[in-house]
Amino acid sequence: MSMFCFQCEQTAKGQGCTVCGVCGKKEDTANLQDEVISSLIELSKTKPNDETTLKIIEGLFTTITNANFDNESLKTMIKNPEYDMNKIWQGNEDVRSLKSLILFGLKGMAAYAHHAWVLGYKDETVNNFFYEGLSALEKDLSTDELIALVLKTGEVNFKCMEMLDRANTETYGNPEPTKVTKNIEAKPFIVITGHDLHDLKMLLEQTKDKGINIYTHGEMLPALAYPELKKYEHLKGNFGTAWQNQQKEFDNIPAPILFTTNCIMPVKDSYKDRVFTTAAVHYPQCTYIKADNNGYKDFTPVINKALELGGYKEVQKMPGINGGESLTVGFGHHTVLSVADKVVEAVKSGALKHIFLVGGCDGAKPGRNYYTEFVKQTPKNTLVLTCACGKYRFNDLELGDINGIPRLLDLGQCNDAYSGIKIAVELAKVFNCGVNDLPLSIVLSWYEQKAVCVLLTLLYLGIQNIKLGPSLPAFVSPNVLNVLVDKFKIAPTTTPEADLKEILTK
Ligand code: SF4
Ligand code: SF3
Repeated sequence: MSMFCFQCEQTAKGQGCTVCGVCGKKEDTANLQDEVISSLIELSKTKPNDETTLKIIEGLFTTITNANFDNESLKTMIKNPEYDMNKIWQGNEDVRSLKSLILFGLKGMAAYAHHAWVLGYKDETVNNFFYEGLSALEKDLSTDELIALVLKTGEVNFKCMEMLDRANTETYGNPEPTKVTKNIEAKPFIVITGHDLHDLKMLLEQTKDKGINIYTHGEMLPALAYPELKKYEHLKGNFGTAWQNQQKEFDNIPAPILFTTNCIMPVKDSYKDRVFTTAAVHYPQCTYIKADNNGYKDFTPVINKALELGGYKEVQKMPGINGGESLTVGFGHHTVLSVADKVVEAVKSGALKHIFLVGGCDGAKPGRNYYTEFVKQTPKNTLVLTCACGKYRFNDLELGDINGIPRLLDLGQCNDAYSGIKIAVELAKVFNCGVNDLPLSIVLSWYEQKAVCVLLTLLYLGIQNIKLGPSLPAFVSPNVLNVLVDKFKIAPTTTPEADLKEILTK
């Protein structure tokens, strides 16, 4: 075995990538990423300070799936990699499972902490837990101690998501319902993808008055709902569909693409010269945009590329995967809770029978149209809340409304699962019951490590009966799965028909 990685849903044979990654990550890159984590374990033994914390956050973030394929950049992050990660990968399977849940949860949380950090938001509990969680990885801890740390990862991530929600909404305003076009105008343009709103803001500032349009892609879509971002008239709409269609959709695109976070797929030659990366994303031979000491990024190379390529010659229609020509975004907790009385009234009158939260990551493996079919088959007297990039499976569907409330409500990015939790907690207060007693079901799709930290938060909050798909994580051992089933009644997704029937007849 020359490498070992099983951190994402598409891992080879549902067990682990041992020769090269299904994601395109090569053996040497995977091993360097292990050395980065080992270096961070060493760093976690030092006294916390901002400089070290940022190194830890950046190191964890860059090792998430589909973020860094560049060995040279990884090498710069390796220092004293004392701990051999193979001790975990080849050790007792339950310990491996619990330590993986902690490590992968930390990776997801690091991404959120980073987005908040660049906006000037930090939290001591969150930061200190990076040290605690990392240093636990090399310790001999009992199963009970590890389970407690797994749940603590969920607890701290809840704080982290709350911090990021505050960072985003205090900086850019509360998202408001916004209709987004999927048509691309005939003009030079830039596609920006990933989760980092601060990068988008800097790009918008630098491109105003330049005759360039900006289109979001993937997880950047919710940015179009923030008042302080949507005020830029050249932020036009959304390009393309799900992230895993990028190799086809970016093929010979007459515009540059800026990757601010995951998910970057192996870059094809037909568009390699127009891919730019920043923050945790690195790809060999693609231009990397570095922040200066004040965090400022000069996007001139991206801007010049857009002007050089010139954009499409005529308007390009890019419908969603179900043929829809527009999307509606901007239903964060602020908007949804502002019509909470309407929702409560609809439940009381019987017009609204059930609320589904169908959210999480998308991925390339077959079986993911479960989520399209599930949403299509939800009865007309139900609402569907969604967040993260898995929604591209159904976000162009026209589902109608219930007493003026749209049936499909896009909460935002994966970190905006926080909005879903806040809405559920508020509704539970109104109905004077627990969240588990609400007519609410959570159907999650997972792919990478941000979904892991969100799942751990839901478990920490005691939320039961989550359906998880399209397959269970390879790093959940049979014994750990038993705990999850016993304690949280977590279940794998089956078929949309059977799952809907089971949920609605409960
Ligand atoms: Fe395999 Fe996923 Fe790891 Fe890539 S990130 S090497 S696909 S498990
Ligand atoms: Fe998607 Fe990569 Fe996870 Fe933020 S962008 S959710 S997969």
